[in-house]
Amino acid sequence: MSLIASDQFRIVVGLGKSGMSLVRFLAQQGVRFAVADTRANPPELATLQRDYPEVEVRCGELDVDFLCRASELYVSPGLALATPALREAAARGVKMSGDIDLFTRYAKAPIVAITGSNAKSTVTTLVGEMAAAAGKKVAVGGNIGTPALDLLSDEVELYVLELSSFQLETTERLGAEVATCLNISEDHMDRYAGMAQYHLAKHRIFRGAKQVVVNRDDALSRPLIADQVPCWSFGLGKPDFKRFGLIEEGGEKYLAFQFETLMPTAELKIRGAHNQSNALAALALGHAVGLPFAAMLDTLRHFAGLPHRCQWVRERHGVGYYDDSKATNVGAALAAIEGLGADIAGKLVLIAGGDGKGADFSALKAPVAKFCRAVVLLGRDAELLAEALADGAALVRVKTLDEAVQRAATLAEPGDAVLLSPACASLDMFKNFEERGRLFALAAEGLV
Ligand code: UMA
Ligand code: ADP
Repeated sequence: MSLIASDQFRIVVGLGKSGMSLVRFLAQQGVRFAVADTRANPPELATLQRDYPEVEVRCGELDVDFLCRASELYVSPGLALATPALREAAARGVKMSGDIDLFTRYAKAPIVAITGSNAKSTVTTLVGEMAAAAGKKVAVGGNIGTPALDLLSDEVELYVLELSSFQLETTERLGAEVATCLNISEDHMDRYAGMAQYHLAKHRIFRGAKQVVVNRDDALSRPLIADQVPCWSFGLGKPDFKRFGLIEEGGEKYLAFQFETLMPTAELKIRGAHNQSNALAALALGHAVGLPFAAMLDTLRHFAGLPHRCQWVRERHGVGYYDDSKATNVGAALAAIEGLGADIAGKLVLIAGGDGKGADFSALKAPVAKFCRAVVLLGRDAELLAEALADGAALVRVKTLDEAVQRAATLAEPGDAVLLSPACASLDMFKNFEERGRLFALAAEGLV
């Protein structure tokens, strides 16, 4: 049965992964719709024309009159609702919605919903693997890759969704079984008027949540919710009732719940304090949906981390090479510089720069001065980084990633680590962060 009125006309705005998932879904539901995208040649155009030749598609500048023919627009996350044509359509009474809004209407199984500035993919993957280890039929998707609508199935027993602030902007009421905002630090300042607006978008994840998980170490993660909504928490301090945390016993640190130890942190394959926090967040979310501790801890013992998140690539002349290409904002780069910097005998040679998305880089100055021997800068916002880091560490400017790796190799000394942790998005020079990471690894492996 369709839950969408079939007598009304809709428009899917954006023809990337989300847009194409909407097309498949609406076509299957027998809903009348068209597609619009501001790009001349959007990524899924050929697929649309091959599989749905009858669907009208308009590429190029958005035409407000065309948009106003629809009762509702399903807007892709890559397009801001502040786009003038969308604003105008909204002002003329067209409803704005998105793929997640639609997903929530059709999903029958409980949803674990995860947002935050950093650690979303790591925690989402962990919870998904924990649920699978516990024998649940689990579907994992959202911002992490598979659009949510593509996950819908009557077989699924648990959905684990990574949600970006962009996706949450068009989500009216998620109604998750458990929702969390893992942390908040500055990101996407090219899209938001400031931190307050970004925070508001992220906190939409809590709308209609039956339970919440809060980060005790980040006040901005705390939702405004009614007292009776069950609240679990995680943090690196000692836990208490309904809290996950760390307990130190006999000189060893343990992941712990309430007053009991669960496992030594030394058994985690993912390193650094930020990853202990991620492990605790995943435990809290899993516990909230009834996953048994045995399966969750087994997952934590085996999870080696995702590619491009502080990933070890190679060792050469006593220098380790680490790919943290996914550090597309300042908070993520900080976690890597402080985490890896404290873990190695020598110093870091940091490779940073790219599309800074309007960020303030000044928070990097002190940790860079403390942990870095030198910083190799590249990409569009290299000069902004240079200004922020001036007098903190030696700065070297280069044009290509290959050159960056070669210069870093000559600067590093035995015991040091070369760390690609750009604090910037990759799109000024690369297709995506994965390509940037792959090219870094190739350059590091190619060093002779
Ligand atoms: N775009 C236009 N015109 C349009 C529509 C989009 O120029 O009419 C541009 C956007 O500005 C953006 C690009 O096209 O630069 C892609 O946008 P999209 O909305 O078509 O993206 P999708 O292919 O649908 O992918 C989206 C998420 N991308 C974004 O939010 C930008 C993917 O997250 C997500 O995996 C996918 O839906 C499935 O849910 C990627 C991402 O970069 C990994 N997310 C950001 C992040 O993690 O920081 C938020
Ligand atoms: P997201 O999906 O939110 O981008 P990822 O798990 O992909 O999160 O990690 C993105 C970046 O953030 C990586 O560079 C990683 O090293 C860093 N990171 C991971 N966990 C944390 C954390 N708890 N706090 C800050 N940075 C983190």
